[in-house]
Amino acid sequence: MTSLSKNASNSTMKDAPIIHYRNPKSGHCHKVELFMSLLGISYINHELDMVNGAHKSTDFITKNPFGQVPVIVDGEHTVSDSNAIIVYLADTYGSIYPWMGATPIEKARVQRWLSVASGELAKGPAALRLEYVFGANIDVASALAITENLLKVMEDTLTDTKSYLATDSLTLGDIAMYSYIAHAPEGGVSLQPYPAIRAWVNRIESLANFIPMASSPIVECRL
Ligand SMILES: N[C@@H](CCC(=O)N[C@@H](CS)C(=O)NCC(=O)O)C(=O)O
Repeated sequence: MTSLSKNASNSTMKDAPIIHYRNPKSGHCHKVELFMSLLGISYINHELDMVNGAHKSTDFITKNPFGQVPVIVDGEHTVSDSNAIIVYLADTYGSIYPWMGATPIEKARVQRWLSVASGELAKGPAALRLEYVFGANIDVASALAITENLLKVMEDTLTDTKSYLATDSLTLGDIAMYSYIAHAPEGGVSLQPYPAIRAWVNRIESLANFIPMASSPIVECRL
């Protein structure tokens, strides 16, 4: 197991824990929680009653005008959007470790996977899971096509690198991609044909301080 914290005393150095507004079934929220756990930061989860529209309340809209989770409040700073949050956390609490890459080309590679996380990952595996877990209406054919292409690119990348997506070590690119890939079977997407992706999932799940996302039922495979 690898220890990734800049220093384990981060949690004790903070005046107050970070407040994490979340939905426990959201992979975007799990991404944030996983990263806070890996860094050893102290935080408190605040569950939003999204079924009753708490994420669209006047109070919550002041925190994120898009009315979406995750949002964190860290003292005077309120940060929304899962990628923005992990970048903020890496810079604030994890800067000794090269979470965003060490060189210009590594930084570019990490940024590329952050873009994939809010592009292909959100429109593919995350959307397919959304349909089953939250009953959302999605364009299934489009989401399946995007997912198939994404998994092929990831499998090829991880077969080449034999480790992580952007560099030889764990970066924000891996954190951004993990939750919705690991839980793709909840959207009817099997990872069985992708041994390099499954090894990468296991690698992340073996990290010190790893915390899992609450699982939802695995549904019949459609890809
Ligand atoms: N780009 C955002 C997307 C966040 C997102 O889609 N959150 C969902 C939960 S997984 C949400 O709050 N949906 C409610 C809505 O859009 O009204 C991020 O990365 O944080």
